[in-house]
Amino acid sequence: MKTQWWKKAVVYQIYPRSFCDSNGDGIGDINGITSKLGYIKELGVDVIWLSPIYKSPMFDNGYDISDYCAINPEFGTMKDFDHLLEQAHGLGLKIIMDLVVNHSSNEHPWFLESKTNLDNPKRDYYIWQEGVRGGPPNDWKAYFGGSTWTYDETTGQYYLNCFSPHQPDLNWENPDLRREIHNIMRWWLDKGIDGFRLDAISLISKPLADGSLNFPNGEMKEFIFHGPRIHEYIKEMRSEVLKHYDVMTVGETGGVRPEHAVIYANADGSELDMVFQFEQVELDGSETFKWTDQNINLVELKEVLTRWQNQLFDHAWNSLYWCNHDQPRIVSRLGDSGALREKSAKMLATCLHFMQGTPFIYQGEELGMLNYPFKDISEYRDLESINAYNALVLEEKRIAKEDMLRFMALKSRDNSRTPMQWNEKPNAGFSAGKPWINVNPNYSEINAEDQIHREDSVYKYYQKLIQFRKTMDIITHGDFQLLMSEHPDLFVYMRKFNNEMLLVTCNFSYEERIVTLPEGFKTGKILITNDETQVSNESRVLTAEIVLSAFGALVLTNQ
Ligand code: TEU
Ligand code: CA
Repeated sequence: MKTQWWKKAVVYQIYPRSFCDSNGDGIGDINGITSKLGYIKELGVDVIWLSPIYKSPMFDNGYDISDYCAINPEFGTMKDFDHLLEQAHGLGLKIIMDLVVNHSSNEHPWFLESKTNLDNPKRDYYIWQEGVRGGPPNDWKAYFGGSTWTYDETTGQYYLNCFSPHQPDLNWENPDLRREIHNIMRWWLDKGIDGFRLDAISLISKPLADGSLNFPNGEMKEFIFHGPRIHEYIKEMRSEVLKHYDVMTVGETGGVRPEHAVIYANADGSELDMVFQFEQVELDGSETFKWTDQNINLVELKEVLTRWQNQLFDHAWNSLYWCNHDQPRIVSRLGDSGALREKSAKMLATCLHFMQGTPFIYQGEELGMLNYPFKDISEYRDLESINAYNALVLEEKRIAKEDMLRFMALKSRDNSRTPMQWNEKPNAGFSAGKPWINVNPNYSEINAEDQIHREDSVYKYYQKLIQFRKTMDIITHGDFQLLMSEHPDLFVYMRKFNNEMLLVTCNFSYEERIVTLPEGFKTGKILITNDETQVSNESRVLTAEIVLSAFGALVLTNQ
């Protein structure tokens, strides 16, 4: 069966500001990325997803774009990018870019023109509304705090900003705006990039009533996801642009569930190739309120991932991730930060990488990097965290300072944005200058230089998992069956393809746990394990059960 290339691919996400600084200004940059392509290639991944590198005032670290066809000087030049792309392609690495088109920066020329007066040609590139009774058009709350409406003195109207006032929402109702976006996409694709990650794409179709934009009061998330024309806009993107290129697309689709995903990522290729779902990470309560110490519950996580595996099977395609630039680091979240750190990192990787879908590895995840030990508000850089602290602690006095700092240390997006840890030199080899955000002090124990030379490292374990995906059709095409669904500590599932079977067993706890082997595995062969005490990979497991040690993982094949 012909398999689209991205179904066997593994993607490596780079957050450029924190990856590698080549010129000593403390900020990661494009030439820093180019200098590390060998490391990325050696890991075995196929695609690099670059978080935004476009011109931007950087209020949201580049997710507020002021020129879609120019490089942010902090990151380098277009010449630097062209060199990166050429070097990456030379190594057989593809590059997909982050397309942020739900909103632009409020410093984008489009917005500067749009706000000048009521009847300029760009007015309707954005969403302007009259106030109501001297206030904003409705009571929606923006992702990064405050109202989703910002008053503009010049024209006496409000503009919509679902994230922050620096990020005015684009009006996708306007065909001229859509044509501008299509042209931007073509411009990058004609440069030779290999696809896009589409930021907040499930928000681009705003609510309508009788064909006009309509913004009822209530919880924004009840209205803002999967709007009335969303699939029309994405189908148009596919027919106008994407179908003319052999590229990969992944939509960041907040609020998505499998029933939406089978449309967004339909196997018929009419929309996107895959989507990111947030159901799994929002099991910590963050869909309604992020700032708590609630964690993800394993039984619920198993139910969510199983539903996504089974409901997309043969209909659509999953992305698979634990980490990204918006999430805390998975080993801190669901593994162990102490003596069992590396073992738990390997267990978590095992759990994800034998599922069906395209895995995304976030920079440092392959090393088992941890959350930063934040102690003070001054250590934070992310507007989401800082705005929340100011609102909840200082203004509304809704959460005590100590509690909020504890919640932020667990959940802030900055946990994943501390510099990549390359070696045990100053600043973990990230920069010769003062890094824009503190380096995790554990870099002398956790760094790439140590791990690329150590056979039992997390990095080497990820290399093995990535190779399995390339060589084993059962991982790409097999079905998925969850076992022991109610067990609070064990994540055990089977994959079947023709007469081949895999049994994936993962212990998410500090205690020893026993897995009863299903029929067909009583003489299974160990494919991989993170537990040296298990029998060697070559021998067969001639028992009816296996014992998993703390954070143990073991995969059996019936071949
Ligand atoms: O995040 C989008 C976002 O925060 C929401 O769509 C959220 O993911 C969803 O509701 C699930 O909780 C993207 C970028 O990843 C983030 O870094 C940016 O700050 C944001 O868009 C604005 O561009
Ligand atoms: Ca730099």
